[in-house]
Amino acid sequence: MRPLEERFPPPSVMGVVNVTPDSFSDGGVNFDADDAVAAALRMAEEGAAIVDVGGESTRPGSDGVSLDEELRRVEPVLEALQGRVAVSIDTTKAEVARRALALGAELVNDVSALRSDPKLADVVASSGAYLCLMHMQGEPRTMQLEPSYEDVAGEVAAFLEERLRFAVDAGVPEERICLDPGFGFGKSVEQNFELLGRLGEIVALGRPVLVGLSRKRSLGRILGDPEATTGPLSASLAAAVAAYERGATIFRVHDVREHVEALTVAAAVG
Ligand code: 9MG
Repeated sequence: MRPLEERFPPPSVMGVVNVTPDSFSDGGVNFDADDAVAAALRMAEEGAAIVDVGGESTRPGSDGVSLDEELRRVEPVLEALQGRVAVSIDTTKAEVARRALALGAELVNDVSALRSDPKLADVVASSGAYLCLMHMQGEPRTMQLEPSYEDVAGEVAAFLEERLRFAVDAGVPEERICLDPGFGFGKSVEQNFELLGRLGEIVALGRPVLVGLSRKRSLGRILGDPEATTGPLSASLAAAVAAYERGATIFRVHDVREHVEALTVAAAVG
């Protein structure tokens, strides 16, 4: 398998396909499997390098779902996409990852960074899949209640460095791993923007950096709505370009065409 940076050269766009009734920013538009498949195919046409299929919401305040329910949501979508589109599976569960990889997924996007399911590291290591390790303070249900850091960028970098070592020690080759600072996962608006400004400290860990800023509530809040639960496209594009300029290479987004266009222009600038 090619190193992750060759398989996903910068800038690469990852399209979000939430097969959930309650995702924070798309309101469950792809909850129906046929809708999810159609959305994934459209994203690939619009230039997504990969689509991230998930059956468990990670929005602030959300509860987890059972294994059976998560499989019921994602398996028909993965079956329909097999051989047609590059797929990432957004899960913290080893069994969901195992079945998704058997259905052709090539990347496991684990927002818990291998802390939720002790069997997931082995599933990834033995399959040859790519892996995304993301930072989160707390858990989705409670993470936005009182996020607290002395030094947000330093702590996120130290966490990701430790999780990278853990994954490598568990048998996942380093060249298959990317890191994600986890914007919105246990971070206030100010902490998210400080982290974005200091993204170079995450890039300095030496692995490709994936960012998910698209439609996140911090974008709506920085624009003046203290109750915003999402952010607009204009702000998502600005944040993606800011992240690109600071060294991010993979962009997890809802609006693929617009991000491909914005990042193509940013890349042409050099
Ligand atoms: C599943 N999910 C929701 N937001 C995300 C983000 O910012 N990064 C990654 N890797 N996954 C995310």
